[in-house]
Amino acid sequence: MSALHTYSKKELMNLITGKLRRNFGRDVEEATSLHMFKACALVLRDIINERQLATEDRVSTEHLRQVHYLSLEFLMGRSLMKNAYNLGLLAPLTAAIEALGFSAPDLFETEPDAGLGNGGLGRLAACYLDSMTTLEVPATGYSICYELGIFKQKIVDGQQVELPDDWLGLGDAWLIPKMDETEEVRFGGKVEDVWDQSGHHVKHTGYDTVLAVPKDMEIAGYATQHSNVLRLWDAKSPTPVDMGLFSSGQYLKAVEQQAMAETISKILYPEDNHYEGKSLRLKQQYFFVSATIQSIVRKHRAEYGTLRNFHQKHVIQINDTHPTLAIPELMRILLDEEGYGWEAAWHIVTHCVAYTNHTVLAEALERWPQQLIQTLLPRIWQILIEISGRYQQELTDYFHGDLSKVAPMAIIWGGEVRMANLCVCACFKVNGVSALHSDILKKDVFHDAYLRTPEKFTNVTNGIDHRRWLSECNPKLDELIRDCGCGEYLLRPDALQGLERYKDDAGVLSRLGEIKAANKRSFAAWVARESGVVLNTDAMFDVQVKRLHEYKRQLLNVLHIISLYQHLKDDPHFSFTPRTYLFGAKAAPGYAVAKKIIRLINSVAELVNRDPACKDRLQVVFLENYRVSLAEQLMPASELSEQISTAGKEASGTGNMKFMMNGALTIGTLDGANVEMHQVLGDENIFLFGLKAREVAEMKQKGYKSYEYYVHNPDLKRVVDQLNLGFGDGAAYDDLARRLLFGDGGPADEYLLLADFESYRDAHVRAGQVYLDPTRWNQMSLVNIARSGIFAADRSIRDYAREIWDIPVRA
Ligand code: 26W
Repeated sequence: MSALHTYSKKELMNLITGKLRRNFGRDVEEATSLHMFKACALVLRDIINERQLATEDRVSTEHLRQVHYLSLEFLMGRSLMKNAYNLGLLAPLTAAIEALGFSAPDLFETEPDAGLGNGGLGRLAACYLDSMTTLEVPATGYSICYELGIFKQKIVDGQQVELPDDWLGLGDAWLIPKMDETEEVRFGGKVEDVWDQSGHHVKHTGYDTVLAVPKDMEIAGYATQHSNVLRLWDAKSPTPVDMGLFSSGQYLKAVEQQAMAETISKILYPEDNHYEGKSLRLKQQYFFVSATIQSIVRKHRAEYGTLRNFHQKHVIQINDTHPTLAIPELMRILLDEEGYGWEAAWHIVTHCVAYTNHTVLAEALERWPQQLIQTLLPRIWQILIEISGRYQQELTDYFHGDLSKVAPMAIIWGGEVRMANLCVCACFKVNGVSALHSDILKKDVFHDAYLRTPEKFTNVTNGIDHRRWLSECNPKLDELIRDCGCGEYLLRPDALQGLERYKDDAGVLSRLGEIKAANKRSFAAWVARESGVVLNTDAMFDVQVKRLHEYKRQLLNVLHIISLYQHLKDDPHFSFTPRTYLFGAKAAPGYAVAKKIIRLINSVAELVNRDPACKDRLQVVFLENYRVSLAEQLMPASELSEQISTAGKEASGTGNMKFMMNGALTIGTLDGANVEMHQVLGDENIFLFGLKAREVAEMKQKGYKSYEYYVHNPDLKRVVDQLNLGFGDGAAYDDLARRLLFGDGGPADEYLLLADFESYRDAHVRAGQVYLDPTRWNQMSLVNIARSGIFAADRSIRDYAREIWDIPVRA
């Protein structure tokens, strides 16, 4: 590969002013920061574009095998600084912006987050795009170009209010429309079998067509000429208005079809880990999957003239079950459009699709009503029946007719289509996202399928883009790492291990402490600017940021804070390490309990923060609108990372890794990737607590009685009673108390908060004690950073490439 061409500050200034003049008709003096942002984005886009064209050429002339990463979510965040960083242009671009009279940090802040995702699954996809590109894997991401991303959260009177996230006005600076690569997607209608001289055909009539227009976002890798694309499909109606209806005077009806078609890409569903069988969601899934598969097939056919070798040239990775319809869609194309027989088509499909599972929560598993698929996707439905029937026969033979095995594995059952079972049936690999999670898939969720085809099942532990989540967002730490001689960690994340040589070096440890303190101050300054809240930077920053879900147990954190508060009130001399508790979390708009917990955090915050007894000792702050760009400021400033889900429930977690890499210590359960963190850290570098996954299962089996913990632990009783009494702001939390003690329709304390309370409190005491000894704390922090290399997404992508994709990567 040729040497990387670079650009000087002067060259970038010329390119930027050129864009301002040509695209916006303005000189620099007249440009607003919005013009300026767009001009910078366009300049970088041109640079990436050159590499993209060269990459496409290389992939096609060398006939390279490619990855297609299908995901309904890509939580990209901002791109200007990231692209500049990856292109090696951050310094000259910053200088150019400043020389043109703008503040570079302010300009980076004007970019809206591309919030095309809910949380973990979507952010993982974004990190993987970066690593796939940096490691020179020929890869394309596919998703929907949602007009509205994840909602913006406001807190009004302590409660979450959702506002639309209209990101495209500025965010589209990165998107390149490719009208000529538009695909047609068909919904509804009916299918008939037709026989003629050439044999059997399927005729689909009376369908509605929706156009899928690609909006490509080009992805620059770090220190490479390689570039990849994230293809976002935008839904458009094939006709602006229905002229027939229009001329017959039915004006509104005439525009209806257009509106219907375009609602498909209107909005990202904000439910995370919770399935709702909404027909618009099914339309989104099929829309994006059909456009994607057609586009891959079209390019393949143009290049090879046949689909015989399709599975040799492509691997289709599906991110959870949301893109599962890729399986019957590829079958449809092979059968109906290419004329393959069932066996030949099935061979191709089952050798190119692989499935990653991201959750074991029963309520998150997709089970589509058969009726919905039947009417919306009649041809796909026929194919599903065929797949399901054949599979069920195989299972019946294999299990000698044992229905207790066959029924749970069936694809169509009880009027529903079970997407996870379809994936397990058709995919050549199924992976979980952490060691524990993959184990649970084998031992529990897909146990019998595992016994039948053990070779399918594997693990790839998640990872994060360490260039974004360490080097770019924490430049001071990055500098320390370089000064310690570990500068090559950007492409060799394991090199972070070299830091461990300094674990007894007082100078390095105190510098690490100073960096954390400085990051805390700059985060506090940002919070003060944004919201007026003044954080106590002398206290330990104890942080829990993630989607709000009962299994993640934000409520356990709050119960513990309430108990600290009660102790402080009882005994002003109560010895305890001052803490600033920071929360950030969006709740799905329809998830009432989650919203109630947000309100509780705000009620407790209100009480604690204005009580003089807590001054300089205890502070609680709910950070509004948690998102990628907020996380980038927060991670470097965090000291204690709360990873406290009920063991067995969190598939992996990736926030846990971001904290660790930025030197925060973890208080956590042995769940998800915390298990692997513990494995590399040992008991002495992490604050573990709580029941293990096996113990949770046993306790549930025996019949867990939360009430007994309440009765036998007076401190805990007092905390729960306080929920009944409230926090002086008129809001009532007896519903949450009832849920913990008696259940509220469901099992009492489903996520075992009361069972883990005491152990959680002990772990906090231990963390507090270590904090009082800065050298010891900094030493643990250094060890955490040094051993975090395995959580780089580069490692994950190398695992995928080797274990699943069979694709070579950059050495
Ligand atoms: C159908 C509704 C729905 C929407 C999103 C169901 C499930 C999801 C996602 C799979 C939920 C999710 O984001 N899971 C998270 O995936 C991360 C990346 O692997 C893991 O780190 C988290 O532990 C897991 O909760």
